Amino acid sequence: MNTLSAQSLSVKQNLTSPFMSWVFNEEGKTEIMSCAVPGNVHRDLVLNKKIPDPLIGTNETAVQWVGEKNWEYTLNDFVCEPNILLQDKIELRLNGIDTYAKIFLNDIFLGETNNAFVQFDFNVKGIILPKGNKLRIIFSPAEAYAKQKLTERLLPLPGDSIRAVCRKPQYHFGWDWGPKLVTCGITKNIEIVGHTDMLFETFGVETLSLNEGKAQMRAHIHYRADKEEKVAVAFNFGGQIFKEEFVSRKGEHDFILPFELNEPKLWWPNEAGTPFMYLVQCTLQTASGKTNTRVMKAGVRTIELVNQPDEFGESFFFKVNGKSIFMKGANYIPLRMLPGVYSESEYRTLLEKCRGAHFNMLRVWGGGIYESDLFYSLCDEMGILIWQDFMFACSMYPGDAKFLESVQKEAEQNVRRISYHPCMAIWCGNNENAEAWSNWGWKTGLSASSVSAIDSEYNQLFNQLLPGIVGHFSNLPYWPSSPQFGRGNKESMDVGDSHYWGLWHDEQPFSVLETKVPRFMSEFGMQSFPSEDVLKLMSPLAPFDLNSEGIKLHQKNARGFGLMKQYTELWYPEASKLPTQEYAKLTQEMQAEGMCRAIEVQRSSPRCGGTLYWQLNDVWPSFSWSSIDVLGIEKAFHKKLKESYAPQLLTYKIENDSLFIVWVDDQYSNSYYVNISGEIKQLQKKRARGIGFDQITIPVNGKISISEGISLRELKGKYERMLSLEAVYRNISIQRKFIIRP
Ligand code: BMA
Repeated sequence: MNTLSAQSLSVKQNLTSPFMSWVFNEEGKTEIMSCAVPGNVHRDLVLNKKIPDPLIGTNETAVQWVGEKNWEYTLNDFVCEPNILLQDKIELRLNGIDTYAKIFLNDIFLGETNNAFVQFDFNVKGIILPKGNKLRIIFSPAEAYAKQKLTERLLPLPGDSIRAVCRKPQYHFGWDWGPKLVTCGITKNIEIVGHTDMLFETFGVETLSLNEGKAQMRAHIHYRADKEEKVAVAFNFGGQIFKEEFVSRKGEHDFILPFELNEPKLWWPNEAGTPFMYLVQCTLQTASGKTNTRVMKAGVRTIELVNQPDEFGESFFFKVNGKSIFMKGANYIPLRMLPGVYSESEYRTLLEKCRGAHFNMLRVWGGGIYESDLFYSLCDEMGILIWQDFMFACSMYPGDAKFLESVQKEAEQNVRRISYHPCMAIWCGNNENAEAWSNWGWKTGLSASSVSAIDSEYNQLFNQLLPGIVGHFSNLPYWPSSPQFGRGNKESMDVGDSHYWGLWHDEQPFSVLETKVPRFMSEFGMQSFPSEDVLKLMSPLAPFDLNSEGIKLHQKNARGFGLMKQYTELWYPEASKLPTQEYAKLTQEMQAEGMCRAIEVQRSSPRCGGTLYWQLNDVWPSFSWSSIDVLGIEKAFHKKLKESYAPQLLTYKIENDSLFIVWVDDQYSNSYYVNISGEIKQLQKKRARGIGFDQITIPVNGKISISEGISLRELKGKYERMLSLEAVYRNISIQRKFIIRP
């Protein structure tokens, strides 16, 4: 096959490169301003000095009007490349439009967009000219759309109905860690795509099984064809060559090509092995001699979610390449508050901090966005598995035909785009919708028929449509809702994943987490202050005055300050009376100590398959549950995770007045011994009374090893104890100190 001389199946032109001079204006107003596309209207208004930075001080309040206006974005006088004009089909491809917009090319109305998570294609053959083209995109406000939509709905919509009817990032409407900025904009690239006969859209591979030095694989070739024609596929998978032929079908289809790899090098999550990636090249050639080639990286790995009845209830853990792996990570919210295209270094900086703290999983939370290809590629490279929610959170959602049709498109496109990354571990229907519907009192006052109609809307979306699409395009597990059962339900500790908000929202002490260990902790968290530099962004003139308007505006959890004080002062009495900078540090110490202890308990328990704390990052200067603040500064919690998430963990548990030393080894493969010595002291006023204990040897013959109990009767009482431990194994020594609180 001579790809050089052959004609290409398709050609593309980018209309959003930095060299394209987009302009924008408020619809109906004459002032035309320059803008940065892709991006969002808030950033463009800041660049033009029309509004202050919405993330600073009290500016959030001052910029609310932006979300209520119509905004018009225009690209004037652009050429269309000649080789595109030669093609039979020419389309305008909008990869991301947030959200409600009317599209005009050369003053001809092409259509509307209504889903920020969908790529829209409009036929422009016969409309696009060789030069002098004008593309106009007119945005209308999302909230006005929502209000209108809700008047048409016959059923109630429990939860946050305004945002729920908008297929737009849900956190733009405000969250308990972020502002309300109902922005709009061109958030991804716009292209002109020309093609004749066939368009080779995407190519992905997945691993079906591994056995005896072979991997059973499946390639997905996603195409659109205008005619039936013989197509030759050739692909090179790291040096192993596969060839096949098929006949294209008219319309949009996937050709699925099973193949077998010999002696594959496997992809492993961080610290379980190397996340090895193959270079793969795939070429299509039609009978008429047109070709297209795609080059990508792919990994070979199997993934399995194991839900099996066991002595505790039903298991919830992941196996990668047949090996069970404890998941260590966090919940990820979007990288930034405002949408746009973010650079590799911005993503990399955050993900390196995850890898640096021994993460092997992130949950992309359902109130945010489906991330960029770049994000998933970096996770592939770093061995960070992804728990991917569909973008639905904490509400009930409509079930009318139009809504479902839009969600179907959204799910098909994103499942195809994301699933073939080896980092992908699971698709999950939504965040807390099921828990909210059954536990948050949303059924009160509704008629039995409304409840059953809303039930059936829920089932249609999360138990039929979404699992159907995941199952059709991939072999990844699907989980309808995180968590499976709400807190308070007995099953929530024994079956499924769990969001344990007894800590924080229900005001329970950290000590409950000594025994409340679910099968998989997919959320739990504790707020703390961010760095001083972030406080200065919240309230530039009075960063340490907790009563300043700026500071108060950046705490979005109504009970946030009170609860932080309550938890901090339990361990550091009167901490809140200290100067703010000192108090801030103590909130971080409290978060670090409490959260890390709970994580160590979860890692020590045979019940638990993983832990993802709430939340990794911030979208703005925030008082929140994050371990890294909006400036990328690690809180004490994130620093301490480096110890608590380390592959080899030395920790303890206390049961019936006995101390047990616990040794956890995530990388366990062969039996060995670990020698531990230590001392425990009662810290009582100036007098410290302690017992030392001589070396004990724990035979390590599994991931979790526990010593014989050491009796602690002498140390009973209401005093704090300091436990110092040293473990020596394979010539490595680990030393740790713990404060054990009464
Ligand atoms: C979790 C998340 C978010 C929220 C957090 C803290 O359940 O799903 O909805 O920000 O609680 O309240």
